[in-house]
Amino acid sequence: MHFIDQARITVKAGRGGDGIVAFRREKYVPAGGPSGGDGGNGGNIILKADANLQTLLDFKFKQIFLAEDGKRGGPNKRSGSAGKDSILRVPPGTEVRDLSTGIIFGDLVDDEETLVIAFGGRGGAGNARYLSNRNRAPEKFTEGKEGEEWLLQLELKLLAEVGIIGLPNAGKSTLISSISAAQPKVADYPFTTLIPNLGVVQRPSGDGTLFADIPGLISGAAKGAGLGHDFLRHIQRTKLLIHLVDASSLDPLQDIGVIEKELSEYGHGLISRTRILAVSKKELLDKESQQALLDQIFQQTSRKPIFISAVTQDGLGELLSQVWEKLDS
Ligand SMILES: Nc1nc2c(ncn2[C@@H]2O[C@H](COP(=O)(O)OP(=O)(O)O)[C@@H](O)[C@H]2O)c(=O)[nH]1
Ligand SMILES: [Mg+2]
Repeated sequence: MHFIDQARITVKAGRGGDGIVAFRREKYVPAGGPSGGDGGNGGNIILKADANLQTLLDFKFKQIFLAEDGKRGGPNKRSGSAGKDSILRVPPGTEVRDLSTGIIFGDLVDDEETLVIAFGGRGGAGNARYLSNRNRAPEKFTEGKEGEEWLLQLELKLLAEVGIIGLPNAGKSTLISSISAAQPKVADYPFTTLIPNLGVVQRPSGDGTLFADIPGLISGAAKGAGLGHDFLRHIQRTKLLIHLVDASSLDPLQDIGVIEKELSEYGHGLISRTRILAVSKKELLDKESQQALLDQIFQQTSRKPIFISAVTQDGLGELLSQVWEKLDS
């Protein structure tokens, strides 16, 4: 069971610089030898694995990548300089294929591993190359070649680091859509009726972290009710849980108890997984009711919940900073 992050990008390597036609100018020699230099090669597009990246989020914001063209040749047989390579950083595990044929170009596994994905065009030849006994003053040169251009599909298998749990209607899906910068695809998921909702949330550092909103957690899930057991198995692979409780529920305390009971009955250490308790739909309660609920929750669980609202965005920033802090610690 895995999730797949995908991105489509266009890459175009640099064009080669043209060769030029030039002749040496010497005193008393009307036309010296041919001296046109070659053009420089175009820059390549190179993919490089970077272990600091976890997702393909960067490619949701930018899809076209160019490398620099080679420069034209110069007089005195000076070659034009080569175009700079363009290096695109991808998370380790990224697989690259040509979109039109589906052919896999390669995958980047280890940190710092590189793959040249589009070669720059060769620089053209200057007329100095065409000097021969038969032709002492050639005017021939060649143009630089176009760089390769590809439409690529990048694919990465993802693991959700953060799971959002809570009873149906707690606001899990709404929360994930209001904090996420991109929604990757769910692949190979064995259930047709209920699939987790995924969202890549952008960290202050710029990279993304995958959040999964896990549906189907109901009372009895650990014993196999509904599809809950399978979802609990999935949650097991997350590093951190956000437990959402609906502020407008008739009995938020009981709701908390139901979820905690399932976590503890499932075993596998899930109950002691780092967990942030958050009360959703904050804006539906006035200040006094919020305080009263906070006190009750603290009495029952010894936890101080964060109050959030996906509608007003209130508390979302604080929730996320706690998530980053706990993930990094
Ligand atoms: N008033 C209010 N309603 C919310 C908020 N977040 C979610 N909802 C509503 O609560 C209902 C259930 O939300 P949903 O995200 O589908 O819950 P899920 O079953 O946990 O995924 C929907 O009608 C949402 O519009 C919120 O912050 N404030
Ligand atoms: Mg939902």
